[in-house]
Amino acid sequence: MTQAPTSNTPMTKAHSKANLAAELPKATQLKWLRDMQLIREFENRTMQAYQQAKIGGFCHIYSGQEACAVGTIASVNHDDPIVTAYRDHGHALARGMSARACMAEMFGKITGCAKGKGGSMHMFDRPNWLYGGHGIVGAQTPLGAGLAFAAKYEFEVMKKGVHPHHEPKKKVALCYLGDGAIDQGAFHEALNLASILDIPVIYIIENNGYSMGTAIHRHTANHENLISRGESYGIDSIQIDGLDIRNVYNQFKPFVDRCRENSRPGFVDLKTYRYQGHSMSDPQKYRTKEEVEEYKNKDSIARLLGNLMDEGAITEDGWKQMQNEIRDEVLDAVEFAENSPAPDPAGELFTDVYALPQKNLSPTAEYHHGAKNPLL
Ligand SMILES: Cc1ncc(C[n+]2csc(CCOP(=O)(O)OP(=O)(O)O)c2C)c(N)n1
Ligand SMILES: [Mg+2]
Repeated sequence: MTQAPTSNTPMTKAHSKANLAAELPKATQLKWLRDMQLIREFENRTMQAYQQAKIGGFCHIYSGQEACAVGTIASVNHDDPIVTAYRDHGHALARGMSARACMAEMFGKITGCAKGKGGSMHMFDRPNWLYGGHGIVGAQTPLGAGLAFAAKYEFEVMKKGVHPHHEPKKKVALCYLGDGAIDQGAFHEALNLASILDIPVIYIIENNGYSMGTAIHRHTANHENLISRGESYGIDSIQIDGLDIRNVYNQFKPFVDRCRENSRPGFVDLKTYRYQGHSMSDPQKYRTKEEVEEYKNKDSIARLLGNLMDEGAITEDGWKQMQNEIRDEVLDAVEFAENSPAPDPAGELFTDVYALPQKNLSPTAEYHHGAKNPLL
């Protein structure tokens, strides 16, 4: 069997500094503002509902990190698959999940995105190409490589014209992880495989500086140079300031476009900060209030709002109206979650536990049987 040649070398190091965000319509950036504010408001109501014991189990709040999910998801196509860790409400909403389905999932109701069986850490949304929500630190990283491998495989099959109704399409997968996951063995195995097999998966480290209560300099070596982890596998790697959504877009968009075009993996150290504790029960003894305030002064929503106001794209009244609409949308989601029925154990306990192979076949799968693997 002949092995397909690989281009196991990093792509060009010349990263674009173009101001791509400035070329976008203001409506697009107002949508970013809206999406980020929706996540912030959603998380405020989540904390409230948790304190009222309407939400159970582990629950991790995304506030402060909004520009990461919204900025990176805005840089890819809707059908590029994404997968993330347990701090996942923001990714779900940014990907287009309704606030109702997301809130109902946390309330453990049948109307939730995973029929209430997953809860806060397991947001799944197949129509929006979101493959979780994973509670085991680093577990999603081989899955990210698998999603991208599947997309590449399908592209190669379709290129051969075996399926008349599907145009070949180059996709990338986005796989998010925290700074606490970068030393997991599975992650390094995934990086190695992704590089060797030219798999178009972008590993996005949402580096908020803490793994639970452990600061990054206490949990990982060479913490100021995380991109060396990607580079050591021959993977093109960049650091991005994740508190400024325009900056995220300006740097991430050309990066992801190159990975897509060249079918190569990528590694991003996306610097950010979380405002709340690790989970809902965290006395936060490991950091000072001053530190949190320092980051709140660099808030990503306030920054984009300020920019858009300066440019005349939104007024004070327009912002108030946007906030009111979002508040109503989230209150509606809470009411919907409260009024929805719980799953019926008799009907739901054993359904969707194991995948049915027939149900999950891809559109081209019928052509794969007996066919030679197009990647080998
Ligand atoms: C394999 C594994 N080990 C330990 C844990 C316990 N744990 C849950 S979250 C977490 C910290 C992870 O931090 P990070 O990856 O930086 O993500 P963040 O919470 O900052 O988003 C740990 C150690 C786990 N869930 N899985
Ligand atoms: Mg972290």
